Amino acid sequence: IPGEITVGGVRLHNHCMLAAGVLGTTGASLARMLRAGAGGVVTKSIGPEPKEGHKGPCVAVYDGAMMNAMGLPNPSHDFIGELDGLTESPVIASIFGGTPEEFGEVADWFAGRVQALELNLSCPHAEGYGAAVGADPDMVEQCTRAAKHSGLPVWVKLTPNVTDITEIGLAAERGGADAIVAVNTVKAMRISTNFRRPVLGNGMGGLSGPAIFPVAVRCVWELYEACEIPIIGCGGVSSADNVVEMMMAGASAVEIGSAVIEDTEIFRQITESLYRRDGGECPEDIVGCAHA
Ligand code: RRO
Repeated sequence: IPGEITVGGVRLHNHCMLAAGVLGTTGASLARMLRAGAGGVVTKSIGPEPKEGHKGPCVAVYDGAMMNAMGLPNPSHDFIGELDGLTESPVIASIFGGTPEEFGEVADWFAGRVQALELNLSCPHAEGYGAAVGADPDMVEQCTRAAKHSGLPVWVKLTPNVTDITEIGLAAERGGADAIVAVNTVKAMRISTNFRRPVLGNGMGGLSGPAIFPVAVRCVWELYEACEIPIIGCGGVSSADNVVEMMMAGASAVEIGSAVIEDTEIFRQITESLYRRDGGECPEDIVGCAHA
């Protein structure tokens, strides 16, 4: 497959990466996604302390959407061992914390072990973590700067659950971010009419899948207008045409999450059709082309 590209300081095999959270919990599953044709892979978010996650049900699947409230389950520092043998591969570590100091501490664990960090400032339902950080421009700037001390390229993943996403993107840029990833899941909730209770154990959740694709396209569009650093599109991407659309909105690359759960062959399918498109036109030519 053609298409080796460099985005946000990372050499990728192609434009389509595995998004954070999905199948990123073990070294074996990350390696499997690379073998399945992912251009790069992002880990499940790792934080400063081990975390069990929320009680179930943690996931609900709907037509065109998926809702989750995993609750940031992660083994913290013990995860590092999963990366043995992957240090030369395009692996990006997703990390979270509640303060710039915590982001700095976790960032340093990954120096020399991954190609970049993706700061998760954006989990929609994590008490004390993420949501508060990702809606506050000063915190975003400070957390980005703290993570940059690791020496690794830093990507900052934003939440769509804010009034003005460009204000947050610009704060990440000021903090020295190498790329922006847009977006994490959309705040959501469903209630079981049979049980008269929320469907998810945690009550609230985050929505992903094709239903949020238009939300993600708009966020990428607005960030492309406001920011200088590359944008990586994420949210509901499930076809080669979605990838092209996201790139026309301004994305230099994309991440795919929910659609990988449906079909782990999606990377090969999408990249093969992407690079065949228009008789092999280089996809870079289309980044932002929908802007006047
Ligand atoms: O673990 C989760 O519940 C979770 C995280 Br950390 C996130 O960033 N986004 C999401 O939808 N779920």
